[in-house]
Amino acid sequence: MDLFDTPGTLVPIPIMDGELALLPQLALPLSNAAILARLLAETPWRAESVVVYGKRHLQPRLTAWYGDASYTYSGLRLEPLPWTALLLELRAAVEAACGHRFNSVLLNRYRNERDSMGMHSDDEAELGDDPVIASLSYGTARTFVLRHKNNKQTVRLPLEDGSLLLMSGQLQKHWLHGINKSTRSLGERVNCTFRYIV
Ligand SMILES: O=C(O)CCC(=O)C(=O)O
Ligand SMILES: [Mn+2]
Repeated sequence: MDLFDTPGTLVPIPIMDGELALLPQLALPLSNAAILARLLAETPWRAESVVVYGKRHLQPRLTAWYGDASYTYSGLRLEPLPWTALLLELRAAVEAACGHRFNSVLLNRYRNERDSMGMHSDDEAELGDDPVIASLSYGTARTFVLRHKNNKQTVRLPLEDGSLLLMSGQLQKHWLHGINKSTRSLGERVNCTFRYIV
């Protein structure tokens, strides 16, 4: 059976030590292009700086944090912006597709091929044990790289325009993930990671 035979259903991707599932296209009454345009226009995008190994760096992407609670990572405390109508609509569709509730969302904007996200796990204490994280992507597809912390097994998944990736189980405990820079010229991508802050 092809992935596209089951619209509306998350398809499990079998990996060890964690759960991963992909929905190639989240159904919404708006087009992917319209959602991307609104996310780009309506978000107060910021270039945040973070401290890595004692040195302050600008993150190689733009971000915005929405939701009901503040969030701290890499020494950076993010105060939440209030939910917008669009983000509430996206959240409702994501919750319906996943069967999980989310109370916050981190938006990441990759402006071009030079923007990236280093390998990390979403394992902050405020996400609780075995967090469920839903990652919704719009715009240019980028390759999502997962690397097992012990055996270094690597999984590469292209995250296409309109796709929804669900990470759960022990995935954050055992795997790192990130988005590499590319040598090919690439257009804008916005990724929304829905989370539940305990
Ligand atoms: O852009 C992506 O697909 C990954 C985002 C991510 O890992 C995060 O926000 O923690
Ligand atoms: Mn992450």
